[in-house]
Amino acid sequence: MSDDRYLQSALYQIQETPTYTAPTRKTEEPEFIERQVKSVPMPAAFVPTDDQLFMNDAHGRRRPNPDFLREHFLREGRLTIEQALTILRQTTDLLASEPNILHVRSPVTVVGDIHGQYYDLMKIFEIGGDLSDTNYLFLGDYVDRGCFGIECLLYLYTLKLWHPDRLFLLRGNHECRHLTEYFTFRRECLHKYSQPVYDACIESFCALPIVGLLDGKFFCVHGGISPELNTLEDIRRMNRFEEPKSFGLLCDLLWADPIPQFGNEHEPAAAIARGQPPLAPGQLWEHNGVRGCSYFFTYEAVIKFLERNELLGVIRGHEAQDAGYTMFRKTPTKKFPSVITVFSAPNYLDVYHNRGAILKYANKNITIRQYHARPHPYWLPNFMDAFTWSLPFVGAKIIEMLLAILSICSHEELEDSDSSDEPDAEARTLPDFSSLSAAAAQDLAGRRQQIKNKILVVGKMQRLFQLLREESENASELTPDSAGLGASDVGSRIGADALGVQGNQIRRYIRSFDEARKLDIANERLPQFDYAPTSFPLVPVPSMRQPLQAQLARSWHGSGSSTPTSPNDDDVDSGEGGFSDGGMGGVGRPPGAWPQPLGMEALIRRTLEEDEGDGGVVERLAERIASGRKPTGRPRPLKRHETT
Ligand SMILES: [Mn+2]
Repeated sequence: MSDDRYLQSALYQIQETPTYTAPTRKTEEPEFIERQVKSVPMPAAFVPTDDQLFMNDAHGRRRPNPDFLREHFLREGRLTIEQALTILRQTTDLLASEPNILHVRSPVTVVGDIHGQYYDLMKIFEIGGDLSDTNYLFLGDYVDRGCFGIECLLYLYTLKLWHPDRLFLLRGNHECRHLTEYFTFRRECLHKYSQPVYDACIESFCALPIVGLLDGKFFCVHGGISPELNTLEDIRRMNRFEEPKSFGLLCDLLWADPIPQFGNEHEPAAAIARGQPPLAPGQLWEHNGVRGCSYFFTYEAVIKFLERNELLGVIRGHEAQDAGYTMFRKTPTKKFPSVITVFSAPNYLDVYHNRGAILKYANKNITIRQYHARPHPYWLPNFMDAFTWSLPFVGAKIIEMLLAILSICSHEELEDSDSSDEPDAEARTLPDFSSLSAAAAQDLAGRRQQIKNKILVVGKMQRLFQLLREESENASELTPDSAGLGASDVGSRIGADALGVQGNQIRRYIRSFDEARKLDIANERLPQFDYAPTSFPLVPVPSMRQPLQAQLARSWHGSGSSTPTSPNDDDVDSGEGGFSDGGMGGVGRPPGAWPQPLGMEALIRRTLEEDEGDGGVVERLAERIASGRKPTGRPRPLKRHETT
């Protein structure tokens, strides 16, 4: 078929199709207001007025409207700082009036860790039942890890204000200053609200009760029991209004775990599985190596505690469970699970693939309700905005293009600063100078040197942006290299050059609960910031584990009577076990001695200003980033505090 006939045929086809209309360009204005993904509701951009948020209760007190708050938070709405503070202060007063041990009556829904998963919390209330039909007992860990901790907290506090005798909130190990500074909650508060709001949260945490007694039979607590716990009187006498220490009764109640292979822990096979020497006969406690503080309690320890206090069982949260819950070995007399773990954050950290569960206790019957995770809005690591996050990627690309334009000589020629003495090298890149005047030749050589310097600087910038890009990609709490066994398996599946938040990459490659748990195990520890003086906080995108100035200041002031002889005293205890005996605040360097983190612009300027050849800033940045990934930069075990 000739071209002509082909064309005719094509035209004929078009004419014969009357329904065909050629695509026309829209002449109207492009639609910017219409949402592209209509299934996602528009975020609530407004802050409510006091009249919208507050309403009077039966006693004429101004209380936040829970229905309004629930919907407002579902649409990612925020409150004014004053409104948030009002809710926090009202609740703190109420919580402070409660005793250390709460008496909770059935029917009750017991809820384990929430960890900032507000959208799943909404599901919990749907499944758990209406507050008019059931009481609620929450076992703590409302904040950290998930990105909606403040919403969880304000909503739960609002319900507490309306139902003080029906809804009960216990303290978890994350409800303290130390952990919320280390994990996400402090950043979240500062991003969404302010420091005073964060401080008010901490104050409310210190007012949270510790233990719930369910129908006088079940001992409900976040972590577990303690060698310092004989009778419930020990808890009643305890002062809970403080930042928990890294040892002692309060610490154990918030941190302890059942020993691995609980119920069979004395069998030789259990010791092998634990990788620990076998327990001595009659040994009830073992140091909790996973947490770096507190204890593993044995089956026997629980049985003795239950019998001593005429209780049926322990209900606790604190550990992620694949099915959302675990019922441990039954008691010999009452044939009831000695310990039940409930974990209510489904698909924990968006990677665990676990189900969430809540426990319902009614008519002397325990039922478990399991559920899957709900979708939720996405936040970049550290609540970073998309522009900040992508800057290193854009920068790296621009530098790459610049380098391609400038690449007029080989790498060897660049390295060789005396190449002008070698006629051979010259001949390859530049025209013969012999015909030029001496002045012109010198001018040319000078210009050549200029270009060479430019290329070298651009090369340095390339390295800088590469590092920043890597840091952006790696901004995740789960880093393959820092995890223990099995992590390399996951690590090898992630391309070194994968573009994207590594958290996302990791999410894609974690296939099971066990993989996620292995990667995350370091984060289960009582954290310690890395105060090593070699750390160089250059990274403009705040790194997950960078100590905050405020923390440094406090840890320094909290380090007791010792004052530094000079601000640069390197003998400051910043290494292993650098915890002061009094509390969880570490001992650090004086804040003045700590170099301030640089902004992106300052970092680039400093790199440009540096002498050629000296890798200074870039190399230190590389070192800083690398050391952040090494296990040494991760939480370390605490000095063991023996309890008697
Ligand atoms: Mn916990």
